[in-house]
Amino acid sequence: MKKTVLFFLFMFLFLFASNSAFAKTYIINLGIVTTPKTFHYKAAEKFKEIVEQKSNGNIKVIIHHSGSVGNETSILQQLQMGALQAGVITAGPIDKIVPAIKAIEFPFIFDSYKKVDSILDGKIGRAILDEFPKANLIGFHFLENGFRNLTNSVRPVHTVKDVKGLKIRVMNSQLHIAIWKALGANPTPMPWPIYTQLAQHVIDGQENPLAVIYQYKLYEVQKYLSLTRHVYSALVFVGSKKFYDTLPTNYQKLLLEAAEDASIYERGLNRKQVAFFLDELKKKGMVIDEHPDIQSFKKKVEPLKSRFKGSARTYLDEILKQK
Ligand code: EAX
Repeated sequence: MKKTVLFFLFMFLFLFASNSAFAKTYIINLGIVTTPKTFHYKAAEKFKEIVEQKSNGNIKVIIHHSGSVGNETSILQQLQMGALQAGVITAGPIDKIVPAIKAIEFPFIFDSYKKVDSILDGKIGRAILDEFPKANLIGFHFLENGFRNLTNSVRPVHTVKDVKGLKIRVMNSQLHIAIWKALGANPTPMPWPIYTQLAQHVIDGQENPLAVIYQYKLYEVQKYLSLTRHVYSALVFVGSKKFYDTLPTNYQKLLLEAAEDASIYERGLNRKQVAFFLDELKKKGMVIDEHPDIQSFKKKVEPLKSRFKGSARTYLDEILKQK
C-alpha cells in the first residue's frame, strides 16, 4: 500500500516537474538604453503588460531602462549569452552581428511609412529577422525609432558641403561611420546617451529622430537642426535564443505575438507625435532647415552600395526595386 502511494506521489511530482508549461514561471529581464519618456520604453511597457496578462503571471517582465544594464552593444552580448532575455535595440549597432540588417539602414531608401511597413513587415523584414538565430538571438519584430535628422552646434546645414569637418557622433556601426565619412564629416562612434559630450563640445553634432532630440533636450546644446531624414532608424524587439529555446512552444508563440502587438502599438504612437516634436523644437528656438538639399547628400552616399555583400546586398537591391 505504502509503495503504491509513493509511486503515485513520485509520478505526480515527475509529471508536474516535466510539464513546465503549466507549472514553471519565467523571468524576462529586458534591457533598453533610453529613459521611460521614450518610445523604446513605451513599447517595452506594452510588451510587459501583454506577456504578463496572457501568461497569467507565469512570465514576468522586468524592464531595465536608461542603460542600467549597459549600452546597446553590451545588451546584445548579454542576450547572446543568456544573461538578459530581451531588449529593444536600435538597428545600427545590431549590424555587426546580423549584417543583413544593413540593407534597411542604407540612406534615403525609404520615403514613406507605407514603404517602411511593406518592407519591414513583408518578405525582406522576415528574412532579416530569420537571420538573428545564427547570432544566438531571436528577432521578434521591427518597431520604430524614426527618420534620423542631423543637429549640430556650429552652423546651419543646408547642402552636404556644410557638413564638411563637423565632428558627428554616430552609432556603433561601421556602416554609419562610412555614411558620415562619405558626407564629409568626422564621425565618432559613441554609445547612447551623448548629452554631456555635446554640452562639452567633445562633438559638434549628432543625428537622431525628432522624438529623441526632444526627449533628451538636445535643443539645449544644439542650435541647428536639418530635416535630412537620411536613415530610417528601425528598432528591433530582440530576444535571447538561449532563453527562448528553454520555453515551451505556447510561450514562444506568446512572446512573438506580444512583441508584434507592442511594435504595432508603438509605431502608431510614435508617428502620431512627429509633428508635435517638430513644433516643440521650433518653440525651443532651434534653427530648423525643413528642406535641406537632399540630392547633394544622396550623391555622396551612393557609392557605398558597392561595399554591400551577401544577403545585405540582395535585400538592398530588392528594396531599391520596390516603389
Ligand atoms: O536607441 O544611439 C542612438 O542614436 C539611437 O538612435 C537611440 O537614441 C538609442
